[in-house]
Amino acid sequence: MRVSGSDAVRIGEAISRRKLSPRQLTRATFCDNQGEPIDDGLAVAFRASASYTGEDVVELQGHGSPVVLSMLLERCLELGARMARPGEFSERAYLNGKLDLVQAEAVADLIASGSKSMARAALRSLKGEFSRRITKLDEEIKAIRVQIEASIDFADEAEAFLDAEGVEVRLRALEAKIEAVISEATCGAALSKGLRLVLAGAPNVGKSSLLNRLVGLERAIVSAEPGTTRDILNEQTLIAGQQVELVDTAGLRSTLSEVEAEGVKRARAAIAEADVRIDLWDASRPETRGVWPPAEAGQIVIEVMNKQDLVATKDTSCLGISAKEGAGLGELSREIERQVIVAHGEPTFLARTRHLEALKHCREALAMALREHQSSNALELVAEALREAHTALAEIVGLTTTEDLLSEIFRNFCLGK
Ligand SMILES: Nc1nc2c(ncn2[C@@H]2O[C@H](COP(=O)(O)OP(=O)(O)OP(=O)(O)O)[C@@H](O)[C@H]2O)c(=O)[nH]1
Ligand SMILES: [Mg+2]
Repeated sequence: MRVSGSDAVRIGEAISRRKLSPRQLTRATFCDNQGEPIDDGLAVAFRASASYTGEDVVELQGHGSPVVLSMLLERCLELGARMARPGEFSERAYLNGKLDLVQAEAVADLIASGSKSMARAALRSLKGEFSRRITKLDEEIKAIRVQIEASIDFADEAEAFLDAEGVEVRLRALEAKIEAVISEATCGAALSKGLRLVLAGAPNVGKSSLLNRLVGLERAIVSAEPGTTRDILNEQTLIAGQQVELVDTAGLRSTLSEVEAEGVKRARAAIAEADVRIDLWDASRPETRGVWPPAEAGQIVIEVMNKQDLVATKDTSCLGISAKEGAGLGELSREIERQVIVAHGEPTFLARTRHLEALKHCREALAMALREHQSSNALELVAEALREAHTALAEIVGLTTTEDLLSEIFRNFCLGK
């Protein structure tokens, strides 16, 4: 249990009935207001200058039963504390200048990360790598602004301040750098959502059998009768260290059955929305190959031949597996991992949509500055566009924010962080 605020140490000492020295674990019996023991544990205090929130913090470590914890919580409330809102510790850390906004968001992303590469990317953001990139770009914008605004203020000596060609070169270089950050941040944004992997193919090729294999349990009905699956089936699983939503669909064919036709319609919709598609066919029935709709832009499509146990000679034109015998599944998972990394790259940063929008806004403002500079040479307009570019970047790290944005960000944290 974590308590933060100016009274934290008083509360911690009252509960543990011991004096708490900063950054030192103290063995204590936590007691209620009658002096009756609640739990036996460890207490530690942090001074405001060296705590997570930037305020005095006390942490009580007990045995963790929900009953014991609620008694401990009750005691804290009696002593004047109140329940924290979700994300409030991180919000206070931000308000006290311990974290910038990108770092605070990275805390939530690290907790929610669905793969090792996402966790690594979130940690990089938490340690400030993304913020440093943004701050560096902002400093470059500021340097150009200073030069331009100085030459507005001292118009007579403008020549002395302004090297027109130099400004253009620097603006172009900045634009390219923003572009690079956008593309690195975009791949992080795609992965942070988690991947949707859809199994697509003709009836009876083994889609449901493959889903069951990949999740490791008999989730979907499998039968020799074509047209078994009708509803869309979703199952969360981990493939190659990545959180994946696996989707099983009805077999694609034209049919007179109204129910099955609805299933096929839903299958096509799910296939269109997939990040990764596994186009499955049956080795013993070559006619099941090629029933798949064309790929959507940016979609990863992996063609897989199932039931390779039924044919003597292997078709090497695509990956072969046997869902029934469990053969080839390791290769399939490696192929998925390889293609996802080729398509999205290992994300450098786990950028959020909010960051991307601000980066794009900054890029537009820079393009505007460049246009004004080339066409009219009206320095006021160039300066104005640069001011806008700066504001967009400042929003990312939280130098300028609104109440609404803050509550939106911290509301999505879990309790106690
Ligand atoms: N020999 C062999 N049979 C398989 C294999 N995979 C699936 N089957 C069989 O093929 C039949 C159809 O499997 P399903 O998994 O239900 O196929 P489906 O693609 O989900 O079929 P629909 O839901 O009807 O579209 C079942 O009898 C499975 O046992 C395989 O690798 N080898
Ligand atoms: Mg099925």
